[in-house]
Formats: sequence, structure tokens, C-alpha cells
Amino acid sequence: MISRSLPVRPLRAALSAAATALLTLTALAALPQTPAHAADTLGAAAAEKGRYFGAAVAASHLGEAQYAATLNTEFNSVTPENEMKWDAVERTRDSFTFGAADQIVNHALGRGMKVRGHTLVWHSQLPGWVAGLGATELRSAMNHHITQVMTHYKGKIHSWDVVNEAFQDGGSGARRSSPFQDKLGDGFIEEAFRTARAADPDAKLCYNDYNTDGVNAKSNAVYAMVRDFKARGVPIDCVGFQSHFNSASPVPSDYRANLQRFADLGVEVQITELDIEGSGTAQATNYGNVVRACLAVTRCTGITVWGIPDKYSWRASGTPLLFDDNYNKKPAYHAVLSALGGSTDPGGPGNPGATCTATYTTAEDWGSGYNGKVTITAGSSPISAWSVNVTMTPPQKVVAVWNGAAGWDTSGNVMTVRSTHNGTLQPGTSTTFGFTAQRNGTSTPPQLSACTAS
Ligand code: G2I
Repeated sequence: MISRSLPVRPLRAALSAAATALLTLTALAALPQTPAHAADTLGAAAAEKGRYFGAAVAASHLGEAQYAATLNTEFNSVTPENEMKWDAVERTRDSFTFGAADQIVNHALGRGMKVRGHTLVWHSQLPGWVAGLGATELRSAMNHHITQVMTHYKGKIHSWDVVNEAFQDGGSGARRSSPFQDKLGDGFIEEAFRTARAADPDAKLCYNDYNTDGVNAKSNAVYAMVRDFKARGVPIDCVGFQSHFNSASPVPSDYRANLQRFADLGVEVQITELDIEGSGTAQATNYGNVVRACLAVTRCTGITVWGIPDKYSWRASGTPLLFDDNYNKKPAYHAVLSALGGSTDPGGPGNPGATCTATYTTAEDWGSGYNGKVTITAGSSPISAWSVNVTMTPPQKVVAVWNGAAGWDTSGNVMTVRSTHNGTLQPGTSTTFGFTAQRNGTSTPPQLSACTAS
């Protein structure tokens, strides 16, 4: 067993050196205005980048205290997950029921959050009576539905998914068969957008779809439609990229380029239903990449994740969201916050005497890999949270972390591990976190730095 003790340079010393350097610098040149503290929630961090960060919300969960608290603290936009769909608001022809959707809209607007409208014209969650109509009646029912729903929410919705999932999967780039497509032809999409513009001229009107996240036959077909709409003055303002990812449908390598080519048509792009199956650092890395892709595209105006805790996801078994079933922040959460430029660094003015040290030992070693154990010890003041940087030498790779929440820097070599349930320590007492690493041919042990406490 290797046992090494690494005293970590206290943050305060580093800060005071940095402060001296900063004072010198300020005398020489005006520094850009930056907030005193990096934002420490998803919504606040996104707002500092001029974006929203939203979640799909179910009205039935709003009464759960932790659900509402997480929503209210972390997000600044909501999308009703099912409550605005046709079968929810007009199950019977011309009889509109907005109760559950109103509950979400009122919750959000009352707390300063924005609302995305989802969705007006979609082949799924469509009541049987709509599918049974002939062409003339269907056209009139579609336009009436759009007008009634948008009028009810006029002025309250920042972006509407006017038409959802109208293109087929696969290589053809064809339209999907649906009552609208089959009876009204390609023109139903254009008609829906024109009706929507008249109903609420201030709402951004989006086309929303999945498997259009990279450059492929389906996204090419949507691209051609949007280009045609822009050329002919059909009112369209945004394209939604659902971004449901898993191992069979990973984040495409040309994700950013695809967002950018749509943006170059003169529409906003929005990431509308993001979820990525997986766990740990792999999931965190994917989430960070998606956020960085959006930030790299000026017209990418916001990101919505498709749910809050894993347990309520439509793909719950794939644990695709940012919070676990108990609302703990997952590594993916920290990766998103950090990609947004926010910080969960526990250091701050609230507990100026807080310090910690970190020591490393190798707990188990099987040659090709090992389990590392890091012991965090509070200094002479009680602390309520800690964080430590662990630098790995590539191609070593961390494959699991426990009793701490890990996020990675852009190089992929520096892991910041933050306390989860184990942040509270009395002076001089300790806690540990662990991780599993694969050596991949390199024996250099992990290096610890920057134990910070608050
Ligand atoms: O399928 C994932 C999403 C793909 N893009 C459009 C989104 O609107 C869609 O959302 C999902 C909801 O997350 C699910 O919650 O849409 C599903 C239906 O297509 C929703 O599932 C439905 C269940 O199928 C119903 O049995 C259930 O009554 O949710 C309903 C309300 O809980």
C-alpha cells in the first residue's frame, strides 16, 4: 500500500497572493466587470451568459417539497412535460381544460421563470376525434386549437413548439405520416406557423424534433424546410433540438456545427429536451460538451433538461438527468454548472476561517487499476462544505467516484470533487471520498491541490 501525505496550500494564502497581483494589475489596466462571485445555480449561471436554463415540469410533482425547491432554486425556465399537449387541453372538441398547464405557468411566472410552450401540433398524444376528421374539418380544428391555446397564454410564453416531430426517422428525409400530413399535405406546417404568429405575435415560434441533433438526412430535411420558410417569409423564429441521448444515440460529434448551420439561417436554436443516459464522469463529460456547444453558438438561446430527478424521467432506468432520485446533484450537474461558468466552490465570505487539508492513499491496487482514498480534514474552524482538485496523469482514467461529487475541467485531467452529504466537519475531524482509476499504462499517482472549505 502506498501512503503519502500531501499538505495542501491553504486557499487563503493563494488568494492573498492573487489579490496582490490583482491590485498591481488594476493599476495598469481597467479590468472587465465580473460578478463578485461566480453564479452557483444553473439558471443564474446561464443568465450570466444571456441564456435560460430550464426543466420539463409535471404539475403532479409540484406539491413535492424537494421537487419544487430544486426547480425554484436551479432553473429559470420551465416546459410543461405533458400538460399543454392536445390530449390534455382539448380532449373533447372545442372544450378546453387548462387547469394543470395553468398551475405550471403560474408557478413559473410567479417566481420570475420563463415558460416554453410544448406543443401545439403533434401526431402523438392526439385525441381520437382529431384523427377522425376529414381534411376541411381537420384544418379548421388545427387552426382553432392553435388560436385558442396561444390566446389563453398570450404574453406568457417565450417560445412555442408550434409543430413537433413532423419528419420521419431514417434516411429518407420524408415527412412522417400523421393525420395532419396525410390529409393536409406538407402545407400543414406552414399553415400552423402562420396561424400561430397571428395568435401571439410576441412568442417565438419553433419547429421541434429529435434525431436532428447532428448533420443527417432528417436534419437536412428540416434544414431545407427552415431555409425555404425564411426565403418565403413563413414566420419561424427557432428550431428546437430535443437532444435525447444514450449509447445508441450519442451526442453527435458535429452537434455544434449542426446548431450553427441552423443559426446561420437566421433562426434561434434551442436545446429543448436534453437528457443523456449514463452516470458518473462519462455522463458529466457529455453534458458539459452539450452545454459548451450551445454557448459556442451565439443564437443558441437556452437549454431545457427533460425533467429534474432521474426517478421522474421518461427514461428513468437510464438515469439521464442532473439530479438523482434524492435530489442530490450528480457529477453531470457540476459539469453543466462549470460549463456555464458557474461555480459550486464552497469558499466564500460566509466562513472566513474555514480551511481544510487533503491527503491521498491508495486503498486497493490490482495492477491495471486502483482505488484511491482521499481524507479531508477540517482546520481549526468547523466547516460545512469542502472541495479538492485531483489531477490525473493521462491516459489514466477515473471510472467511479463515491462520497463526493466530481466535475472535470476542459482538459479532462483535473477532477474537482465536492462534498455531498459529508461536508460538515468539526475542527480537526476528517471524512473521506474514494475513486477508482484505470492506469492505462501510466503509474504516476494522483496529485491533490486546492482543498477549499466553507
Ligand atoms: O418521449 C419523450 C419526449 C419526446 N419529444 C416530445 C415530448 O413531448 C416527449 O415527452 C414525453 C413525456 O416525457 C412523457 O411523460 O412524452 C410522452 C408521451 O409521448 C410522455 O409519456 C406519457 C405516457 O405515455 C402516458 O402514459 C402518461 O399518461 O406521459 C403521460 C403523463 O404522465
